Amino acid sequence: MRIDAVELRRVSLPLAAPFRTSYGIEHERQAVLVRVAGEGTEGWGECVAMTEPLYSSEFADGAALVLSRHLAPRLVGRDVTAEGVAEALAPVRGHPMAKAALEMAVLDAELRGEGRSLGERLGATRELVPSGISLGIAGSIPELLDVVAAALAEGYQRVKLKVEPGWDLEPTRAVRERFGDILLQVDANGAYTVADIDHLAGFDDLDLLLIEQPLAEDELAGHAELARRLRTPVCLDESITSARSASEAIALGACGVVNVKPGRVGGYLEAVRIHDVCVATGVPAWVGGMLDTGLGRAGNVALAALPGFTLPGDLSASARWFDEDLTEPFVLEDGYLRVPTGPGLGVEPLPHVLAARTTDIDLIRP
Ligand code: NPG
Repeated sequence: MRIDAVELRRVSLPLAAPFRTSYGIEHERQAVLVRVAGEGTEGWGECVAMTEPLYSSEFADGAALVLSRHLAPRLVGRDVTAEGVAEALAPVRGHPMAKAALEMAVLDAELRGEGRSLGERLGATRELVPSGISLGIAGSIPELLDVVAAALAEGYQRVKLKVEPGWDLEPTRAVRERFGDILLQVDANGAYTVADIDHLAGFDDLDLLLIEQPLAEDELAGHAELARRLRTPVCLDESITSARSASEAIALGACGVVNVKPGRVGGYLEAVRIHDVCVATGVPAWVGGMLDTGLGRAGNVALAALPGFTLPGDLSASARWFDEDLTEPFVLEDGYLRVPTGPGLGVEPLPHVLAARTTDIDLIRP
């Protein structure tokens, strides 16, 4: 399609409850939304960079700037396909989350034009995907047990606990003892070092599905050593930035499971390529979450419906994060989320919520 204009919208949504991880605490979800318009159609994308550069080096203000100055100008006034977006943006180094948002918007627009859903385009084979929940670091073990109990009562099929040094084996053991045979995993967001391997081996008697990103993003050799020493499968998140890096990490033995987040890897199309690498190498994969609004959630649910995503994703109902989502909310149906079937993402921002939550608009034209 020929792109006539790119609109960048800064939005800020209060979180239903604060979310604490090893790198900080979130109270609101700031995001940069991208709307592309051209040839009588339009499409939406969401940039998942957080307010501060704590998960990765990208952050919302920086993403808005690089989108406005360096990325959107490479597409406006041009004829591009979704497949061609990554190549058109390749001269700009890095910034995968910003690039992913533009590709997502072009993909949505293209599919709306064709009357085809994103799930169909990506290769979804399921109508419903199992819903997992990610629980932040709690104030105390009794508090954690209460939130886990509430999540299970709502129907979540798998529980992920955020851990960090000082909040790891004991709370995880308490959850395992109290709730028995649930699907349970932990996520450290790189908070440990190879010096902690003996300590991390303490997770081995808790029958976890996996331990996610225990070491820093660039410590592939360290993760490989850890994977040799632990019975618990090591899953990589931050370290996997492309299909190539996924292949390398798998070949090195640095992970036995892969978390795929479209924003982290530059978009849905690269996410599918990582899925394909995982299928080809027999490595289980699942779709991560970034406190996405309904736009990103719609895309992630569609992606998670591909056959190689064999583990439940961080795909919660909208209400897990927002009292009022930007789109019609995603709701749990017996522990599953339904894959949208409408054209493109199958959802769009509700005009009154979008208007109320927008803090800034920037229009880029040729
Ligand atoms: O369900 O959307 C969700 C959140 C899942 O815990 C989750 N995401 O490290 O994977 C993560 C974590 C995260 C949160 C990452 C915020 C980045 C920002």
